[in-house]
Amino acid sequence: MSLLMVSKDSTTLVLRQPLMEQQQRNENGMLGFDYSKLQRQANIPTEFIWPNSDLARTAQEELNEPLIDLEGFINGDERATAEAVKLIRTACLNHGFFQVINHGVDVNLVNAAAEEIDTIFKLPLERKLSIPRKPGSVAGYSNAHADRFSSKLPWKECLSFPYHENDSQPIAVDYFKSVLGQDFEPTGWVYQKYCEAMKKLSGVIFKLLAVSLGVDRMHYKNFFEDGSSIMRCNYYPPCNNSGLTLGTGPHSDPTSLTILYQDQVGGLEVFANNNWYSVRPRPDALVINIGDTFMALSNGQYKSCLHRAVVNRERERRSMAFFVCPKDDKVVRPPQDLVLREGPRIYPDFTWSDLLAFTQKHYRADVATLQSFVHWFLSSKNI
Ligand SMILES: O=C(O)CCC(=O)C(=O)O
Repeated sequence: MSLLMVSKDSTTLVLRQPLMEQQQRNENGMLGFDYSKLQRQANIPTEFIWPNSDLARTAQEELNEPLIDLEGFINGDERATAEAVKLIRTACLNHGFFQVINHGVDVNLVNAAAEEIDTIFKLPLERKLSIPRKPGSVAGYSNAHADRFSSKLPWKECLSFPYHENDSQPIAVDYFKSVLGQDFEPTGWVYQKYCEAMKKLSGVIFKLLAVSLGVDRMHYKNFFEDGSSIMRCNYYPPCNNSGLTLGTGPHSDPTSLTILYQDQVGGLEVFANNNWYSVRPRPDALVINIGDTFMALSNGQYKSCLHRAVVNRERERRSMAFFVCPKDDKVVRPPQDLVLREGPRIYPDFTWSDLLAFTQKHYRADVATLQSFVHWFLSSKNI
């Protein structure tokens, strides 16, 4: 017997549904698809088929996002800083995506973290299903988000875990040891170091963003200092019917800043000027994008843009997203001098935990997340 719960925004949350042949449910009721079986079928299950509007074709040209060399800015070179500021401002006023090179993150560390993706996702399905992402939590394994939704399922598996700076505990190491056992301590250390490097890089980018917005250069870096970020490893299996499904559906990130590593297969696409443009994978670059929370922190000046990931017919694809977030209870409010110059205020004060709860419990992230959140937030507070 199936039991479905349909929320107001027509996103269907599944409590129990009949198993398909390629699905497994573990002892806790967690659902998962076995992609090796799905790939052998001529047709994909209808749950994976996305509407034509979301599958709209990709433009011939690639996105015109700038490639920003961070070396000069990091070393305090004035000319290089002016150039980086100009590029970042244009990109963020337009679509919020840019790529960075000479970012200071050791290439061996990036490669090691990318290799560990296979250590995780090549585990037997049953083992992966034993570390599920629980409702309302940001940590755990998710397979096609089949435990949250019953339609427009993404063709992917992902593992997410929280990261924040902590002098006494290596957070990522503890996470891997606690969910997968002592054998995964080395994997935990790779991600610990990777997250530390991402957090450090985010500080550089927040300084550049502040300069480009004409506010105190330390403002955003300080604001995020005690924040808790989310690290996500994505694994996209190949798909015979890649034209019918998506690896990650169209959404804007509710978080503040995303630092994305993508392998050389390609698949990330951005919606700008009414078209979907692919973002070219560059071996030494990391892709950065503004999320909804930073859009609010810039008083709507900098854009958090719709993006998606398409899947490949023949090749598996891997990506790693580091989502920078403020501390849960920090009030999200643009700096006063920015509001005085560029006001009036566009969004009300809110906390990251308000927005996170909205996207976890009430709303499937899409192009209108921030607007819908503001509407929900104000009406829930009777403002
Ligand atoms: O894999 C990608 O290129 C994009 C991933 C993404 O947008 C996400 O995980 O939210």
